[in-house]
Amino acid sequence: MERRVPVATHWGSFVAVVDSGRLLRLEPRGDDPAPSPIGPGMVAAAEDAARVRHPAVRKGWLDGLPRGREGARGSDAFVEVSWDDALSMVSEELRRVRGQYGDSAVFGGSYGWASAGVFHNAQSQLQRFLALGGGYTDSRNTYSTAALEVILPHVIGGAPWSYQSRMPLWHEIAESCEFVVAFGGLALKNSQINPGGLARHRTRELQQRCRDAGVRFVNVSPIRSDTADFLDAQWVPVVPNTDTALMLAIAHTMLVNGWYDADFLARCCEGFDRFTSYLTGDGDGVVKDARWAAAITGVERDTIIDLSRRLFAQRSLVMVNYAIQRADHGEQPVWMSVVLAAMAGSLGRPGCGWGAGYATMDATGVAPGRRSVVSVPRVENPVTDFIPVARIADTLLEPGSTIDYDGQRLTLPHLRLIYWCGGNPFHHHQDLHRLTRAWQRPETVVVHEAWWNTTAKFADIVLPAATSLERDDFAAGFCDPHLVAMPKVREPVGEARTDHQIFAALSARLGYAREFTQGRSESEWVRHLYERTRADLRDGAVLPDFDDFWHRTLGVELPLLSGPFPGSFEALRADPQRFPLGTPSGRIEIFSAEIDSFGYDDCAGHPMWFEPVEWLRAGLADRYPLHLISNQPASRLHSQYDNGGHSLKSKIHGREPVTINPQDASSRGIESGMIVRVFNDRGSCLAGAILSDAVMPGVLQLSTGAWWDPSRPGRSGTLDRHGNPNTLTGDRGCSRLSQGPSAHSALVDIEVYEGPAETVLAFTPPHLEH
Ligand SMILES: Nc1nc2c(c(=O)[nH]1)N[C@H]1C(S)=C(S)[C@@H](COP(=O)(O)OP(=O)(O)OC[C@H]3O[C@@H](n4cnc5c(=O)[nH]c(N)nc54)[C@H](O)[C@@H]3O)O[C@H]1N2
Ligand SMILES: Nc1nc2c(c(=O)[nH]1)N[C@H]1C(S)=C(S)[C@@H](COP(=O)(O)OP(=O)(O)OC[C@H]3O[C@@H](n4cnc5c(=O)[nH]c(N)nc54)[C@H](O)[C@@H]3O)O[C@H]1N2
Ligand SMILES: [Mo]
Repeated sequence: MERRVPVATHWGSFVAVVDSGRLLRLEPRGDDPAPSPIGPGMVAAAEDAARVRHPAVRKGWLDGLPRGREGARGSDAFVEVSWDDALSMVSEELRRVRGQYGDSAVFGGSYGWASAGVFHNAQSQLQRFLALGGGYTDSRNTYSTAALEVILPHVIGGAPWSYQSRMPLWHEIAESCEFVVAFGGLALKNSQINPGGLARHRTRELQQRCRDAGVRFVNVSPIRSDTADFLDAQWVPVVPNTDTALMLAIAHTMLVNGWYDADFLARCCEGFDRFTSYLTGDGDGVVKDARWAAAITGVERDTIIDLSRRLFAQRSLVMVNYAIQRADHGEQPVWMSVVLAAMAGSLGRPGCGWGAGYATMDATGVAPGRRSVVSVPRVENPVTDFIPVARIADTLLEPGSTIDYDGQRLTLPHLRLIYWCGGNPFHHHQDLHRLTRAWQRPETVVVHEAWWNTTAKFADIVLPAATSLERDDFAAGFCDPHLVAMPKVREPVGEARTDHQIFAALSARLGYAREFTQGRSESEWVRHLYERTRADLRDGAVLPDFDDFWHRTLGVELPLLSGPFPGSFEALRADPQRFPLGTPSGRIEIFSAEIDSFGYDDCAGHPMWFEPVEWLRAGLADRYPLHLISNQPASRLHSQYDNGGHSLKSKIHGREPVTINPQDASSRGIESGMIVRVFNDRGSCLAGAILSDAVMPGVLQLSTGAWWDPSRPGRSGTLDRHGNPNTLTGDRGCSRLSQGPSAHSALVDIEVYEGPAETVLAFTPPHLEH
């Protein structure tokens, strides 16, 4: 008998069709106007050969070889062990490391997206478990937006993510805006995703509504397809990582033509005069005019002047995506985009002004927020040490050294035990060969994974995790009003257990089971979190009781929040004295005395043009003349379900597709469908070529997330057979301010691959002994 069970994922809600415990297919729910094809492809991966079916321990680790020195992590065989033995090893190792080195030697930053689900949130479960056990070194900020998260509070005040509720929504843009300049574009492929889930994908129809209302869009990006065809956007191809120069020239053009809102700048902004002397070259003798920027950005002078004029003359909106700040000096374009909106006089006007991250997830610009949902209670971490999230390899390689971070001086801790649950650092981190070297240093690496992906292969103890289809939960996506029940679709594969079950069992061995579980079973927790959310509702909002909710395939709705929100630009414009921003001056900081006081050579008191370490006009471009854009994949979420049907279909001869402009291809003899090798001094990977003039000359596009497949795993520098761009990216902080990842600043070259046939083994488990 077929059963239909609701399923919630970061890429949308579906209905699973199950027969006698077997998952037959995933169907979109009927009310989603743009369901993601990633969902149906999950079936292929649910019980494939790559599943981790039993607890497993790396052979060298088990044999007690000198830990942290033998260098076999990533290439060793594994031995399957019983749950009992695995749990004993993990709990004893935690006890040993804490006793010998202190609690900060345990790294629990565990960055990663894991799966949708309020209760089974992998990072919350891990961090609750580690905090109760004495604490752990944490990580701060995200790979998504580290530079933005650190710079924005200095510039516009408020919490790092508060901009989400302070920027115009799509429907307001449609109603009131005429002209949108989108730095980095508005890639619809990215709005398949929403953290924590979503019921209905809205971004496409809302963009369409803007277009129908006559809003004109400009796509400033190296890739034309970063805006949907129906938007009919003006494409302004820009040399990657030069947006700040372009924005400075727009500001200069506005300044010299008097196309700026002097009143708003005087009343609501701090330090415009300091900034204009930089624009006019008072200090450095360089006038940041359109001619100057044309030579840097490749954007014609007339185009720059035209953009400047329209930004001021029309009701306008300046947008930045996230990718442009995942680069050397990534703070600058974000800061500068706010300055442009302030000059244009559009900040605080309906549907106009400034915003970030439109279309990077479905919620952005769709809703400003919703009533909060009660989640697993956080336990305060007794350890206060942290690292900026993308400085993990630095920390492992150089413990005890110091780095700058947002005005602080941090000493990198000595990590002895890494505990990862719900993330894939061997996909997400830059310069994976450097990470390979760093990863040999800790004494023990514990990973919970559902599949033998690269991070699992690089662990010492791998505990098989149940997937989101194999447990009860409910979903509440970011800014999405829907709560969706997630009853278990099928039993866990093999001996897999949920993260919570694993931590509950470990807590029992370590003597704090009661504190960890609070005496509740998993199903009691799920019911409890829902019922607490329901009980906390105010203002007449109601939710059905849990038993009713649990049987509703389409979920239930929580009220969305409506403004005004703290830090609103509308209020600031109306009365900056009464409604100051949370910055030191209470105004928008075009000049920040605080950042200036840090004395950084790579992030000064106002936005500036700094040459990226790697870009098309760098000396290195003589050897590596192509700029690599490693953007988000259309066919999956990061590395998740790379083994799913939808992602597998996108591969070329089993490799990740790389898109190249026909000009660059023909000079290298590359044709569509060929296997190519992409390389630089950091490494090389194979990929399958696609030729397209949607990618500007000088640029290569290779999405993230192909499971990394080094031909001699554990050995630095070997060829990645599958096509993970982090083989090639550099592991440098954006600047001393944010220390964010700078993945989008990498030069490479490409050639037809003529080496020996290399079988992709990314989806093949390591050698397993019983
Ligand atoms: N070059 C380059 N690199 C990048 C980026 C880029 O633009 N360019 N983008 C960066 C960005 S923005 C991000 S957010 C990161 C993403 O990096 P990650 O968030 O680390 O990537 P995911 O593939 O989502 O990894 C999630 C992992 O958790 C596992 N998992 C899922 N659910 C569960 C669960 O319930 N329990 C457990 N134990 N495991 C689970 C999945 O199998 C998967 O291996 O990548 C970053 N890396
Ligand atoms: N399908 C899908 N959607 C996703 C994700 C996914 O993995 N898959 N990941 C989600 C996550 S975690 C995040 S953080 C967001 C990320 O959202 P973003 O970071 O905004 O997305 P990307 O796809 O990395 O980049 C979008 C475009 O930015 C352009 N770009 C890159 N560098 C530059 C530059 O220097 N200048 C300019 N002007 N443009 C540049 C590239 O052409 C690229 O296609 O996406 C989310 N959405
Ligand atoms: Mo992200």
